[in-house]
Amino acid sequence: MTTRRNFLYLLGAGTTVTFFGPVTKASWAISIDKTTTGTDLFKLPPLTYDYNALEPHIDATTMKFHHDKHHAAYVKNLNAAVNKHPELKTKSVKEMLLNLDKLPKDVQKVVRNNGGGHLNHSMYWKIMSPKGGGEPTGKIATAIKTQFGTFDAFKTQFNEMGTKLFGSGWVWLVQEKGQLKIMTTSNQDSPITRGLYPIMGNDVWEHAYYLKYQNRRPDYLSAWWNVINWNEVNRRFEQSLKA
Ligand code: MN3
Repeated sequence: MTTRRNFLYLLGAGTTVTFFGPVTKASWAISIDKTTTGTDLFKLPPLTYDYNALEPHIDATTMKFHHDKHHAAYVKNLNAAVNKHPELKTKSVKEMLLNLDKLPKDVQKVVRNNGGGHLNHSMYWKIMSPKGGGEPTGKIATAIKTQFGTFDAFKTQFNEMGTKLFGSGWVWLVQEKGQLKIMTTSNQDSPITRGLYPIMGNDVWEHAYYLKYQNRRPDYLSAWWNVINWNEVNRRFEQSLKA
């Protein structure tokens, strides 16, 4: 087997630096949610389906504004914060959200709201799919049954928490010490800040549903299960067990 070490040996020590570039802390800290090209580190992830693909449950106009305007604004504001403090460019969003109090004072709130917004929405688009819905599958199905009794009981509790949340925020399924738990956060706060891994979450800001459902948040919460991508939720559940 050719290991990286052998490969470097074959190249000769002198070529190491020029071939791979200097190995800095930054290059090891790169995570999936950012790139190092251009001045702006954080990018709006493209939707992997059409704006109208989740209809009738989520309408195309809502998807277009939600992704192209709301999420784009979080990315823009987050970039502005890290451009102001370039030392933050070595941090992933998760690292920053885990250490909000260690960030420069003037950007703590900006990163909390916009880093959270970027992370939450990046998850949200992926846990939905035009081919989604139906009963949960895989390991998450078993875990939901164990924790909540039935999928319906889980759904009811999740929707109730989402309905009762006052103002803007998110309803989440998180994993804490092997136990599944439903919780809510206000604004764009991520469970990550509290050390909890978000397995799935629904956006209950009015911008997520108002064009189609107006004040009927419970109807949006119910309809959302028709587009849930259980494959991605399972992937995140497995991640959460490793985290
Ligand atoms: Mn939103």
